Amino acid sequence: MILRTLVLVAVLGIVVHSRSIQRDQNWWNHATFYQIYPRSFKDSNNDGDGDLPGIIEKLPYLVETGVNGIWLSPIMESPQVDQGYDISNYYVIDPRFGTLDDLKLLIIKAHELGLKVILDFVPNHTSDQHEWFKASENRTEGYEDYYVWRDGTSDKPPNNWLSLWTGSAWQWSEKRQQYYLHQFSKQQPDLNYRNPKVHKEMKDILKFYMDLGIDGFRIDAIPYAYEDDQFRDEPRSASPVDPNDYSYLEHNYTSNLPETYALVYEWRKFVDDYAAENDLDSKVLMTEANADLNQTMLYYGTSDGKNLGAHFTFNFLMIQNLNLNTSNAYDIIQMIYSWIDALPDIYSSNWVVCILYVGMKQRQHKQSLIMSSLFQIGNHDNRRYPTRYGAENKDGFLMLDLLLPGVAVTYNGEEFGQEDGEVKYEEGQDPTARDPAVFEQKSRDFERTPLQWDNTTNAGFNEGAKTWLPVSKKYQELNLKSQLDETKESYFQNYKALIRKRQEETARLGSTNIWALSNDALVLRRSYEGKHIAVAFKLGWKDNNEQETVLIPGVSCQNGNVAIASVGSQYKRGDNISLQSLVLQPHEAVVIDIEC
Ligand SMILES: *[C@@H]1O[C@H](CO)[C@@H](O)[C@H](O)[C@H]1NC(C)=O
Ligand SMILES: *[C@@H]1O[C@H](CO)[C@@H](O)[C@H](O)[C@H]1NC(C)=O
Ligand SMILES: *[C@@H]1O[C@H](CO)[C@@H](O)[C@H](O)[C@H]1NC(C)=O
Ligand SMILES: *[C@@H]1O[C@H](CO)[C@@H](O)[C@H](O)[C@H]1NC(C)=O
Ligand SMILES: *[C@@H]1O[C@H](CO)[C@@H](O)[C@H](O)[C@H]1NC(C)=O
Ligand SMILES: *[C@@H]1O[C@H](CO)[C@@H](O)[C@H](O)[C@H]1NC(C)=O
Ligand SMILES: CC(=O)N[C@H]1CO[C@H](CO)[C@@H](O)[C@@H]1O
Ligand SMILES: [Ca+2]
Ligand SMILES: [Ca+2]
Repeated sequence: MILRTLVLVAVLGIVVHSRSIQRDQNWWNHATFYQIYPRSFKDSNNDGDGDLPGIIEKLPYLVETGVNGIWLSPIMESPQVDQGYDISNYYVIDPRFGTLDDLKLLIIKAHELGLKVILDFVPNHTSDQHEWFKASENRTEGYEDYYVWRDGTSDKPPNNWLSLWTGSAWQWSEKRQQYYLHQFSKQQPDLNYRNPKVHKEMKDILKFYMDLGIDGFRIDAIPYAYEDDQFRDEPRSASPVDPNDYSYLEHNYTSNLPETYALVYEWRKFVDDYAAENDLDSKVLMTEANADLNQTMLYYGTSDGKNLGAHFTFNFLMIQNLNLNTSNAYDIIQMIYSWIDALPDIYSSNWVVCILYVGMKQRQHKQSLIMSSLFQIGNHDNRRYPTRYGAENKDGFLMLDLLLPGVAVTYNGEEFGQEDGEVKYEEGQDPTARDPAVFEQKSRDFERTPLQWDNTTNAGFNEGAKTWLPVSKKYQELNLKSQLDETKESYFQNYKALIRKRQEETARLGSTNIWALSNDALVLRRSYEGKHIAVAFKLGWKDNNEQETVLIPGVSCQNGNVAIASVGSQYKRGDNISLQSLVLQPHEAVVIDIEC
């Protein structure tokens, strides 16, 4: 009885306390999120697959990195045809990852440590093994219109729409004698958002996880939520490719429809209302937006300010448009500049002036603090960034990634420079690349190999059981543990230093200037009240093998101090260096503190 009373008092104490503290509506504003690919992160029970207890075990490590929150790639029940992006039950955790109790414990522990937890939410489609789909295919009353069904004959689909994964987006159902739509694989039937019941189901799911304490959602594949209600054929694109390839058509009837933006606004209102009613920190929504910039901006909301959308959208420009072989410093600048140009006016109180220099041409732009995750440099769908931009450029890109304004997202392993793994065709798991002819080019397995924790068996991912994808052979040299020594220079020490730097006022609130000094060198400068943080980076791309002398434009003082230097740099932390003629070797990058 006494114990009970004590517990009750303790619980009430917490409630009273939580009522009296100021809720933080902007916690996500400058946050750094860490994307965990659960199956490859840490396998706690040695069955070959990473799991939730493995993540719990590593939470203290994540706190040490300095990140504010974690985003978990899908963990809900799934036949794993698309590694969890095909959900068969939204209310159950996939057994390979653990149980709902594991998730609850993870949330409690993460919150104790000050980490937010974001879940991947996959609303465009379910697995074909979901009960809703079985019922819908069966025309069970109430479920008939949960998916997008159309008439056709078994040899002639309803229209020319293509799946992102090649071939027709329509699959014939013998049982229902109709076609269903699948914008991804045929095991991922698209839900029908023209049915209000589907809206209700999705809100119930969001509420279920918010009740568990989840801090927000990363909404997968949102551009494909709605399709044209007249089912019109899509027009031919300009690129002369295989008629089965998604890029053969323009997709203005199957992606980024006005109704899709409205859906995001509806969910934003739903999570905002939930946080307000329950007196909680804001719940965030992140959307994926594989769209042109004007369309992407609509995911943030409407320019009249009447609708709020996602807190931030993922921008894949950096990942998709930069190529070691063909891009240069001007391309990087142009990319940042096109993004900033398109930013909406809706968060106008946050706006500060940003000036970009393309060569010597100066353009003035506004810049919003919500221009988030601009430089997300990798994820589970693209080759790891050291592979894309050159392993020698790891530090320079990380410096840009983390010192540009807004939110940043680190894909697990990036913090210590993990590179692509080696996966043979026979070992591959990605369903989009089960064809030897396209495996090397298309497979997403290379960036999904287990995390390299240390130099023990299976890189410390587990205790020796065969892993779902092979552990990279590079783990003996390239692993986290070898970089933990704070007295030795390493990518991980630089990562931690960058995360700390991000939290300084200059990085949070400062204006942003970026210059391409030549086609191989660039400078980023953040400035706030007489203090500056500058990044000077010599890419060393292609045959630019000469050292280069650079300057930090627009500062009145002559010298600054090195805060962070790339691994192997001639400069060391604390060095007093010239801002007028700073010599950089190819691939060398430095972060400089300047006060004047
Ligand atoms: C299929 O439909 C029949 C008849 O309406 C019903 O009895 C049965 O339960 C349904 N099966 C499923 C899996 O919904
Ligand atoms: C889609 O594109 C075609 C051809 O470019 C155009 O005629 C049509 O108006 C567009 N439809 C929509 C809904 O944007
Ligand atoms: C975006 O909209 C602006 C203004 O309406 C237009 O000038 C620009 O061409 C559009 N850009 C794209 C990529 O559609
Ligand atoms: C870059 O060029 C090298 C050598 O010319 C080639 O092997 C590689 O495939 C190219 N990479 C890309 C991403 O185009
Ligand atoms: C493994 O790493 C530790 C330091 O983390 C080092 O002392 C040891 O020599 C390494 N072993 C091998 C086999 O490389
Ligand atoms: C750097 O050294 C110069 C002299 O070489 C000195 O005047 C200046 O104050 C130093 N600057 C910093 C930031 O330490
Ligand atoms: C970046 C990302 O999350 N991509 C996912 C988009 O959605 C498809 C289908 O759900 C997945 O296969 C991708 O991994
Ligand atoms: Ca496991
Ligand atoms: Ca859809």
